[in-house]
Amino acid sequence: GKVRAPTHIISTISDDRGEEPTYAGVAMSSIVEQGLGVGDVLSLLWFKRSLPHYCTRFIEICVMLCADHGPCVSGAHNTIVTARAGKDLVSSLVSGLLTIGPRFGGAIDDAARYFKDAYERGLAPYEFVEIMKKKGIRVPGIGHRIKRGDNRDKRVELLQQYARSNFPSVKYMEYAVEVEAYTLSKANNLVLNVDGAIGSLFLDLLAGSGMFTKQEIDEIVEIGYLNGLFVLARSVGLIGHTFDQKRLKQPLYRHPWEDVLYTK
Ligand code: Q5B
Repeated sequence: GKVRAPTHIISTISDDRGEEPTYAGVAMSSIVEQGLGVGDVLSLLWFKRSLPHYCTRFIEICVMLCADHGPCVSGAHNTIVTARAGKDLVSSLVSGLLTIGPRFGGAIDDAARYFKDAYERGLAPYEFVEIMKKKGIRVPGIGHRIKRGDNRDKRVELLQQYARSNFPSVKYMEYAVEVEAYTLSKANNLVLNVDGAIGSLFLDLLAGSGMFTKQEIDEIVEIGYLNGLFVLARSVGLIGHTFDQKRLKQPLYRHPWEDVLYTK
């Protein structure tokens, strides 16, 4: 019989060869006709399956809540400086995106990894925090520059409220809340932040929806899909900051000397 020449690329998430493109086998027209949204498209392209509405709505809430957090955060600052240097949209966007990492916005995957591991090993929250301290590792998903025990992050509260009303189980989130109770007893800035809330709640989504096997969940957490939510969401805001600076015709940014400590 015929032997197929070996291909250079394997792709399993989308196909553009037919009458219309498909995402994970679902035709574009069906996506539009069913009135599906970005959460559904993300589910098809990232997880290769249609997820229940409460899951896709959760994904959309994450994207909406993380779309921007003002001009002062690392990502927006970089984007603003780049746009003011006269660079184009893509350059301004990626210069902001490149700040996303373990301290800023990119702690979701590690939060999920560490909370999952600690929960599954049956560590009491205080044990987990103390083990991390001994290892000299900051607990991902804990701590914020401006949020405090007496000034909680509204985004975290909204995500928690949604999950408590819609998820079958929020055991990982409750574990993260217990971790927060312990870290807050140490310092007032050690709140559960938006990365930690999304990381723990996504574990609940994966485990509670019945849509993923244990092996698939382990793979998703190991590969690290979840920072993608912040990258996707914050791109919306970073693009907005680029347009804002261009609209305002802002000149080249130069940091003021007064704000630099020149020392030997
Ligand atoms: N300490 C976020 O630090 C920050 C500790 C800790 C144990 C911790 C820090 C951290 C883990 C990474 C994480 C996501 C760098 C944050 C985000 C999106 C954002 C951003 C926005 C948006 C803040 C003071 C003392 C020190 C530290 C101790 C701090 N964190 N101990 N576990 N996790 N968190 N990132 O305020 O004894 O004095 O040496 O790395 O989850 O990025 O809005 O800004 O939407 O854009 O600079 O919300 O927490 O505190 O470094 O002065 O530390 O607390 O060891 O103890 P800070 P530091 P000591 S959400």
